[in-house]
Amino acid sequence: MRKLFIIIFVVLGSAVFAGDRSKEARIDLVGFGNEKVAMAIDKCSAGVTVSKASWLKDEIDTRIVASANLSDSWREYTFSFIPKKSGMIDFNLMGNATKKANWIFYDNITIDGAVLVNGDFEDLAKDGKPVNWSIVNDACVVNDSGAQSGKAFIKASHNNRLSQNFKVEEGKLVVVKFWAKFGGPVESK
Ligand SMILES: [Ca+2]
Repeated sequence: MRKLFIIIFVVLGSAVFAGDRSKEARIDLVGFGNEKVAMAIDKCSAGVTVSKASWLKDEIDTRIVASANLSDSWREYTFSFIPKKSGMIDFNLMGNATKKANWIFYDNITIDGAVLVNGDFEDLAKDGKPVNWSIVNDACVVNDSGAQSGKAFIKASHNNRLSQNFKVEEGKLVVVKFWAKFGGPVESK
């Protein structure tokens, strides 16, 4: 009987955990311009799911969404895709749109098959913003001893994003590696 209770608790517990998408990293890759780049999803590491943007209907292949279940410590995640034509991709570091917004911490992002600049967030402008990244709202650099690599990392959420554009080539595999961890609740203003 006791065993049965333990099994029920484990099953319920994992169901609750699976339902909490506020603790997930979310990276959106968006083909843009007149002729949007469509992408074919290739592989992903354990804990990562990559899906097409079902809400875009006719352009479903022009945005892919990579999600990863995070823990309270830094872990490396990876996924890959193949561009169906040459062009530009907008790379967005964010979180999910959930009732309770959480910060997602990112650091040490590297890309094979395309050029991502300042993926370690160590190169900062005079105003403290990371060079070569566009910032939406309150996404920002955290400069303390908690970085996974170097001295700086960034925090982002669904409404507080960082983005960067890069070029991709038709048929050339792009592999994205990133480190992330759960960063706690977004403070309400
Ligand atoms: Ca760093």
